[in-house]
Amino acid sequence: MNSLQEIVQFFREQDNFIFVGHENPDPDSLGSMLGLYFGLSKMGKQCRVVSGDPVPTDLSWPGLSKIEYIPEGFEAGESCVVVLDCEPHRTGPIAPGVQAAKCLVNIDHHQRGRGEGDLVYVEPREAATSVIVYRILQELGVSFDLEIATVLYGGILGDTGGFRHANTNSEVLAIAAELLKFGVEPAPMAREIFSSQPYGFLKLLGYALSNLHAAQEGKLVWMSISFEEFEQFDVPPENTDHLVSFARMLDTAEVAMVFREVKPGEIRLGLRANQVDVGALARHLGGGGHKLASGATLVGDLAQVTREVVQLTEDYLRTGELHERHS
Ligand SMILES: [Mn+2]
Repeated sequence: MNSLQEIVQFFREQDNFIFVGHENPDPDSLGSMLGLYFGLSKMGKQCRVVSGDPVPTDLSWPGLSKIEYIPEGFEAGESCVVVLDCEPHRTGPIAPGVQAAKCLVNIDHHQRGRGEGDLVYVEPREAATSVIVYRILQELGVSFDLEIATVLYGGILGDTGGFRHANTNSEVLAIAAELLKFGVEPAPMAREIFSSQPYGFLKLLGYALSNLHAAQEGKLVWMSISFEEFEQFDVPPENTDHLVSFARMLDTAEVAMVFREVKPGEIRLGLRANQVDVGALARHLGGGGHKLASGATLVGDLAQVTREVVQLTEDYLRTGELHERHS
């Protein structure tokens, strides 16, 4: 792994960048891409932002319209590709073009992120990749403005769950406080990310909560939503990873799981915990993520996959060990 100084030096020396984030871009992915885009553009560098998945339409951040949506055939050409908030192979449809880039840099904060590229900076102690970008722009001497402050604040807000997750600390709050000085309005930003939901989603949520399941005196809580149910409520399944935050509200919950059948037979599992290492559980299932927030994609019948993973997790909670899945 490289030092932050080496990453800063790279940005000083190069002039032509393409910033990319992960598939299904979230606030931290968007904030870190756009933060570098705005900051380095101010230094007179050539910058592009590219996503292989559609950009969210429910945020009013500056710069979202600059993100080029390239679902196929992405090629980096002579530009340096900077992958933010994930490993290069997690960039979705643009991953082949990203991995083939002549110059590849990887900046991330995911636990167990191995990183990949000519320069790699992965720091799991940072609450958000947007925090790392904040430090880089500071080192580069970029003068911050409302645009930069908005996207970085949004990224930090997203990854700390509105300053409620375990990654919230005095340093993160000090950076957030610094960013607010540029005129960021915290209330509308928080509402956009966490509290602004379409009618269909709230109806689906009510339905999903009425089918909430719990085991082991409520230590384990889960819900499953089938592809037909998403269609019935007219809710796009890919925009619902936050359903898990409602399951974890159960007062006794140690592990919360949501199984979403996003395509017939393709199930996205979202995992949240207060203390238990659900990152290990996700990796056991072929996925990844953080210790307290992780996920995996599973293939099969929704009811059967749910049963198997619930069984596995019950054993894990009881023994601390991960066994092979069995039906
Ligand atoms: Mn992140």
